Amino acid sequence: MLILYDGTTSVCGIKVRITQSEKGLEFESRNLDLRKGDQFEPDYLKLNPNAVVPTLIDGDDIILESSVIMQYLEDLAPEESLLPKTPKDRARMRLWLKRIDDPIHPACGTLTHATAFRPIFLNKSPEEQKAHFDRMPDPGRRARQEAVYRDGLEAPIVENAIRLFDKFIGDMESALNENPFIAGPGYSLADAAATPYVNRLAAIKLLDVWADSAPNVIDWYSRIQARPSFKAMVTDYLKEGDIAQFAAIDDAGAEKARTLLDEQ
Ligand SMILES: N[C@@H](CCC(=O)N[C@@H](CS)C(=O)NCC(=O)O)C(=O)O
Repeated sequence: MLILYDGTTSVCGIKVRITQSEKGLEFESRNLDLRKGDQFEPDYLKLNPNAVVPTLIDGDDIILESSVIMQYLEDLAPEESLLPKTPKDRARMRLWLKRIDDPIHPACGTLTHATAFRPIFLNKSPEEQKAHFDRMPDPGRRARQEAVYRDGLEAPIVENAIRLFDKFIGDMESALNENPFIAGPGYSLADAAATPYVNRLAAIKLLDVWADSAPNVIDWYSRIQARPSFKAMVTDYLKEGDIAQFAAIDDAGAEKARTLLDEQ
């Protein structure tokens, strides 16, 4: 049995869960509480020294990095293929995976931590806050989180994150003008990878910013939400605390994004 260490709302975990579901692969999900700091526990660090989820365990093998795991699952069960048919569309798919890994994933972290997770962090004692950062192995991640926990939406990196998403949604819109899915005529790993990021924009109340300019993306997202993998791997995983965290987000982020993008 495959074992996946993930988090209920983790975008990278969702990429992998959706891939497993779309491919009909059985797995056991072990949810880490990332706000509590389970990812820094010594036993978990032995599996994933980067202190992040997801981590896939397949027998004696440990597979890291969400996009690598998705492609590992594809290789494991090629009969339910999520690869586009043509070399050109496969290249497109790989470009989406690469871009989603970087810069979209860190930009998503910036926006999520500035909105959903900041209040939880600010409720910790100064000692707990320091311990959180002291345990974080990646200085880039630490610097981004420190900036948004300190300054919220006013942190300068927030503007860049909004611009990166504006370009990302614009490029998805163009791709969906040509095809029903982002890397071609069929659903692929690229759609599985993009899903949690568009879903996150919706959860932090930002997706509406693009409702008029990106109708194809909104339509794609509705079609994605109607797939059985979405309910099973996204919605059904949410705990009451997750729902409350995201429900508490106000419209400040959307207002900031609208003002910023109107000025362009
Ligand atoms: N490049 C990694 C990034 C993984 C990542 O950033 N995971 C987040 C959840 S989506 C995490 O574990 N965060 C823990 C933290 O911020 O301390 C991958 O794609 O697997």
